[in-house]
Amino acid sequence: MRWYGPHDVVSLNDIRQAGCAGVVTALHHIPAGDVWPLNDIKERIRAIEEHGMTWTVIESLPVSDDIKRQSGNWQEHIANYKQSIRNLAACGLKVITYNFMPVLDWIRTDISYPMKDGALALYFNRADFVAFDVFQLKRPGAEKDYSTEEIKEAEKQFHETDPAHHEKVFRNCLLGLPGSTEGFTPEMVLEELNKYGHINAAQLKQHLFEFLREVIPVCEETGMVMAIHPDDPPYPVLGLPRIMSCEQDLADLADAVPSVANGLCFCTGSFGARPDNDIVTMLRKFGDRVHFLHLRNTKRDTEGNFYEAAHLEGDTDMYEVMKEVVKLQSRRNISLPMRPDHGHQMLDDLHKTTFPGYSAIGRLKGLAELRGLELGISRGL
Ligand code: DNO
Repeated sequence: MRWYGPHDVVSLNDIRQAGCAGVVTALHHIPAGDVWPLNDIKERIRAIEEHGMTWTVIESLPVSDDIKRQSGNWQEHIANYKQSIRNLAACGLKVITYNFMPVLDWIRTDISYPMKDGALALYFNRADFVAFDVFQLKRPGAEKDYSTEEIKEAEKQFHETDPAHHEKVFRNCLLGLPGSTEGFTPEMVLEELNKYGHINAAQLKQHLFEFLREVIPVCEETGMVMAIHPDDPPYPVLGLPRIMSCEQDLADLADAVPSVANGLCFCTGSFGARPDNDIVTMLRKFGDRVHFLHLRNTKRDTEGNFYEAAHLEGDTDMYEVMKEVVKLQSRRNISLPMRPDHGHQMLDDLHKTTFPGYSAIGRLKGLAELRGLELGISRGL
């Protein structure tokens, strides 16, 4: 399971009781672009091992927006990134997750969308999102990114909902902004978006490949592997380019830097929000470079809305995915780190405030279901 560090409401003890042997975490107190010092890494390892678990995956060693844009201190940030890889490897760590999404790591319009049983899920409502972009942010040129029907629908929904709802959507849409979760004004957001104004998808992809050409040799030298997380949701948002959304993006990544150290954090939930992504085929094709798995499910509709379904429900056939994972592990003769990504907020957690998607009980339920599925499939083969 993922642990956000000493300030996480979900403790290492809770994670242990959920049945985890490994913990996925990061040194969230260190700003993107800085070196992760050996002592901080060692201290984190000590805390995890004291609870009978190991630190299996780093999620994430963040890539700064300067690196993504090749602006400001990007060269220094790359040098620091290499040093962090060396420090992490010296402490015995093996897998680094990162993403190359500009500005926002993930986007949902609602973080407490009620399921029929009263549990709460993360949700992306297309009309709310379009309204956020066009009527709240008032991003110049935003109208061009949507169809006339979409804008009409967004306008209708915007007028039918109250200012409290608009404020909630505004806040939720920005939760994926690193750092503070409060107090962003439309002007501040537009300024961040503007910094990517001159960068299209092809350029951003080149920046990713140039970054990888620098860091992958260090990984090869130290026995580390990199695992890129796909775009969430998997298409351009707010005028920002997105470059890790579909099968072609994975093929381009593999072609640009063929080393298997240039690998994937295969997130079934992120890819799954797009109907043209055939998750099982993608997993089969790129299985050799999968170093980490996020198992999650989404339920889409035809309007572009999706909510995060229970792990074994939703549009992705988790049985087929797990069958492929079990085959992959046996072919490569390894045990791949995987975690239930997100979970419903349910039972006692309904009264707690946790990181969106990262309450304990819903993830424990997902983990139990996924582990049972894995065991059943592997024993049955
Ligand atoms: C969201 C997560 C992402 C992920 C990063 C990896 O719940 O899956 O925030 O950690 O994109 O860099």
